[in-house]
Amino acid sequence: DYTPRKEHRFSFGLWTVGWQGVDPFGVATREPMDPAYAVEKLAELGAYGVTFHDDDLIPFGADDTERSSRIASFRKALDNTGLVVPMATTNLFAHPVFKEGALTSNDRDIRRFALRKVLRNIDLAAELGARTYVLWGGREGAESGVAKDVRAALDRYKEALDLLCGYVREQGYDLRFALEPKPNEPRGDILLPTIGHAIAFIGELDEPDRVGLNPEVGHEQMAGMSVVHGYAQALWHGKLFHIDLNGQNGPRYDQDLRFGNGDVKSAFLLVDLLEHGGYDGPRHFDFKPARTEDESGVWSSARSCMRNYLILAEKARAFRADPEVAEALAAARVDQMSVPTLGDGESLADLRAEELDLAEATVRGAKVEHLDQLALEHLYGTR
Ligand code: 3MF
Ligand code: MG
Ligand code: MG
Ligand code: MG
Repeated sequence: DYTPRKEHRFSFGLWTVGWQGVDPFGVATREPMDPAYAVEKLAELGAYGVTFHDDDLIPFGADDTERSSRIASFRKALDNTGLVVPMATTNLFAHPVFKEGALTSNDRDIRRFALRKVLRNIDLAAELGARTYVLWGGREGAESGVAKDVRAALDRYKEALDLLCGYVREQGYDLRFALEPKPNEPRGDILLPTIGHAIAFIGELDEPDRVGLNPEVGHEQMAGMSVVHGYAQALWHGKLFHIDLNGQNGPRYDQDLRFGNGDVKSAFLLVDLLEHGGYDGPRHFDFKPARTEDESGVWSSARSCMRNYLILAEKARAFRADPEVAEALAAARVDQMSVPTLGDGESLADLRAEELDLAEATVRGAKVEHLDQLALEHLYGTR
């Protein structure tokens, strides 16, 4: 039974199901979607949460009256459905004022404007009970190498994060920040392009504990990285605060396919990691219902994101419970990785005194292929 329920903690961005299909070569193929309607439909499908950019909810430049009424209508839909808001974020990329950057624009006035926009939406996020605030710096970057002082831009990025952390602390908000890496698109080169860059950057902040990551499946694949290795390293650092699940076919334009489409094996291994590796945050989807679809296709693809996750979670459980897999894991010495290289009470002198049977160890096979085939057969459904 692959029916999504609240306890699965599936969430969707308003901008996902609300995407109208505008791409660099074509205009919208679908009508705008009212956020309250999206909330009701997502609740019907079995989601537990909804996330938003400020501008998804309140059109850029709306006056205070319109702002209040938009928020009231959204709140009413949340109350009616019991949907929660686990995460919120700022749109610092759509308006042309951000064309050269937002928090790291060369233009100081624009940086100050961007910071005001974030602060205002943080207040709303806290009011709505969000625990994670995502920062995706889609316009923080460059096409030309000459007009961006990257080291100074990172100073300004750090300054912005330090100010935002201080603000959240002073307000007493129960909110952490999550940086979302992406290598390119819309900028030719975006700052903090991968999980690794972002983790290194967080180490330079005033309050590193308040900042983690929101990695996206497709973004890491666009960078040619292993998604599973990246997510696993973020977990290892205690930095996997939130996730963007979707699908992508290798390093090409940002596809935002529904979760489970694209690199299927990586989706399987990712679900296995999330389910058995200690991630306890929302299972959040950031995908774009294909531009070819009408509204029924939107809900069909949203439903499929959750269904695919549940199918893969069941396959991962079956894989872990398979006795032949257990044998194959042991044969591949996977469990040995958890044993410290230097034993308890041993010294380096003990280690140096030991001799390896080089001839035997050199010809020993690693026994990975059989294990990998078992994983594939679970995925293919032949086991
Ligand atoms: C772009 C993205 C963004 C971020 C969002 C913050 C529009 O490729 O992935 O979605 O996810 O801004 O969550
Ligand atoms: Mg994305
Ligand atoms: Mg994303
Ligand atoms: Mg994407």
